[in-house]
Amino acid sequence: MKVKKYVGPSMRDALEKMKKDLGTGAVILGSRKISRGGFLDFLGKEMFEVTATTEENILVDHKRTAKTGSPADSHISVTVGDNGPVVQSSRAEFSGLIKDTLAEVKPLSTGSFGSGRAYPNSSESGRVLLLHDELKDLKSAVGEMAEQIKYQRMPSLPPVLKDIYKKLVNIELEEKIAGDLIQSVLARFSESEYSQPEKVEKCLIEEISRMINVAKPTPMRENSPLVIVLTGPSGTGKTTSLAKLATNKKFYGGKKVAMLTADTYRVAATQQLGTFSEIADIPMEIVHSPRDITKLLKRHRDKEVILIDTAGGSQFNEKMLGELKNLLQAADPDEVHLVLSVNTKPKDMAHTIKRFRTGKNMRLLLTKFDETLTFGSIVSVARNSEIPLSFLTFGQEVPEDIEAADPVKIAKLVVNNVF
Ligand SMILES: Nc1nc2c(ncn2[C@@H]2O[C@H](COP(=O)(O)OP(=O)(O)OP(=O)(O)O)[C@@H](O)[C@H]2O)c(=O)[nH]1
Ligand SMILES: [Mg+2]
Repeated sequence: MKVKKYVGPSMRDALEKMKKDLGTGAVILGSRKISRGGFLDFLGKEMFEVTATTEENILVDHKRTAKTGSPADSHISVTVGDNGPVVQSSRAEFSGLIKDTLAEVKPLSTGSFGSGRAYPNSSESGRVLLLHDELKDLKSAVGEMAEQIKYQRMPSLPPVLKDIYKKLVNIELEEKIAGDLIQSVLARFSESEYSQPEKVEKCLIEEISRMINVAKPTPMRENSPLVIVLTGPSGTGKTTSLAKLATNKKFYGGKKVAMLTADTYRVAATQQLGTFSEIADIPMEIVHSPRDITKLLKRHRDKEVILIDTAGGSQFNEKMLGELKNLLQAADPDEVHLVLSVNTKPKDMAHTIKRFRTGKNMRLLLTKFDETLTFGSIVSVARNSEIPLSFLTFGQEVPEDIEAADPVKIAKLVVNNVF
C-alpha cells in the first residue's frame, strides 16, 4: 500500500498538507507527535506527523492481497476508527482536531473486525489476512494506550523530563518516587535549566540522598558488650558479612569480639563460621536454643562486641520466623541487621522486610552490590520500609568488601544509570 507521511508544526498543518495532497479520498492511518532536531532530542522541536493513504490505494492493495495471498503492507501504525485511539498525545485538543478532520475524511475501519467500509467484499483468505492486520493494529494501539496509562502521572511533562522519568522507572525506582523526584526538578528549575543534564543530575542526587536514612552505629560501652544479630533469607550473605564486620578495622576488627551462631540447621553452616573463627582467632560458639543465649552472653560479657549469626530461611517459613523471634527476645540485641541482597526483586524485598521486621533496633544491611545493574529498588526499599541502612557489601572478599552506608554514594549509583 502506498502510504504517505505529512509533517507540520501543528496537527492542523499536517492535516492541511494531507488534504491538499490526497483530497477528500484521504484515509488517515495514524498520527503522532514527534521531536525534530536538537542533541539527543534535548531542546528538540515538537512536530506532528500524519500517516495517510487514499481509499483507491487501499482497494488496489486489497485486490492484490486477495489475489496473491501475501500479507498486506504492514506500515499501518495505528488504525483510525470512529472510536479508536489515534493520537499518541493524550492532549484533548489533538484528539478533538483529529475527530473534526475524520468527519471530512473516511475512516479505514469502523473498529468492528471485518466490517471496515474501506474494504470491499473479498475471499475468505483475504478476510483472514485483513483480520490479522486489524489484530496487529489493535495490539499496537493497546500497547500505546498501556504506555500512556503507565506514565499518566506525567501527562503534561516536557519531553526531556518525561524521558528522565521513564529512565528512573526503568531502573526499578517506584513510579511514585520517580514522580516526586521529577516534581522536585520542575519546582526548582526553569525550562532552560532542566534541559541541562548536569543540573538535573545534581538535583536528583540531592533529592535521592535525602530519601535514604542511615543508622548511626551504636556507641561502644565500657562494661558490657554490644550485641548485634544478623538475620535474613538464605544465602544473602549473613555469615560473610558477619565475618567482615568482625575483622574489618573500620568496624569491629581489632576489638574484643565473640561470634555466636544459631544456624544449627546445616552442618556446613557451623563449619563455615568455625573455620573462619580459627583463621581469624575469634571465639565462636553454637547456640542450640534461645535458653543457650543467656548463658553464652554471660560467658562473653568481657567482650566489646558479640556478633550473632542466624539460620537463613524463606520469609514463608513460619517455624524459622518463630524461632528467630524467640532468639531475639532472649538476646535483646542492640542492633538487628536484616541482610538483603540487592539483586532481589523489589516486591520480594518489600515482603521479606515485612516478615522479618522485628521491631526494635532494626537496620538493613544490603549485600551483593557487585551483582546488580540497577539500584533504583534500594531507594524504594529504604524509603518505604523506613528502616535505616547500616552497611553495604560489594564482593566476597573478607574483610574488605564492606562499607558503612552513605546516602550520597547510593544516590550517585542510582543516578549513574540514568545519565
Ligand atoms: N558477589 C558477592 N557475593 C557475596 C557477597 N556477600 C556474600 N556473598 C556470597 O554469597 C554466598 C552466600 O554467602 P553466606 O554468607 O554464606 O550467606 P548466608 O546468608 O549466611 O547464607 P545461609 O546461611 O545459607 O542463609 C557466598 O558465596 C558468599 O561469598 C557480596 O557482597 N557480593
Ligand atoms: Mg550463613
